[in-house]
Amino acid sequence: MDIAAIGLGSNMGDKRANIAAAIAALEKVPGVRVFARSGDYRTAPWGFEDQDWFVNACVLVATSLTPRALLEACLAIEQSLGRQRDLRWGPRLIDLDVLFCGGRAVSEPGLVLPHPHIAARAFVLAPLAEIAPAADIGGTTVAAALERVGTAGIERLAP
Ligand code: PH2
Ligand code: MG
Ligand code: MG
Repeated sequence: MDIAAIGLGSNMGDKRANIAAAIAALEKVPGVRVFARSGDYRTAPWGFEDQDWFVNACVLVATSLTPRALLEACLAIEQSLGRQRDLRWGPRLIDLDVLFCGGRAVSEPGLVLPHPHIAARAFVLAPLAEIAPAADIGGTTVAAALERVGTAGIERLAP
């Protein structure tokens, strides 16, 4: 059993409903138990800035799946909710990213854990810090990384 973190994002349609639907779908995956959920955050688009604002959130799961199987489950949920893949960093109906899986270091095509860029992305760190501030993300903790990057452009939404 591993504790894994999954980051969720949406900037199309009913963003908060998309996040909620993805979490509901995760709860139904055999071998996955969602046991912590951050609040929803309104976040400025990062990377490709000429797009709508995002809603981001994170969950913690206890899982018996391998990291690869967990990734496959996340991609299947994206598909089932109707995500079309197009522009890198562009608009997305729903995105589920495996952020870490236990203390595992994974480096495979399409799957690098801990996720190599979370320490620089406030839209991941702010929700993750609510539920896993002390988690190690490759030599630093979530809370320390958030302290470093700050929270400009990030706003916690009312429940
Ligand atoms: N995801 C991206 C690119 N840019 N910006 C925000 N604010 N939130 C995201 O989830 C996000 C992004 C690629 O996955
Ligand atoms: Mg992403
Ligand atoms: Mg993704």
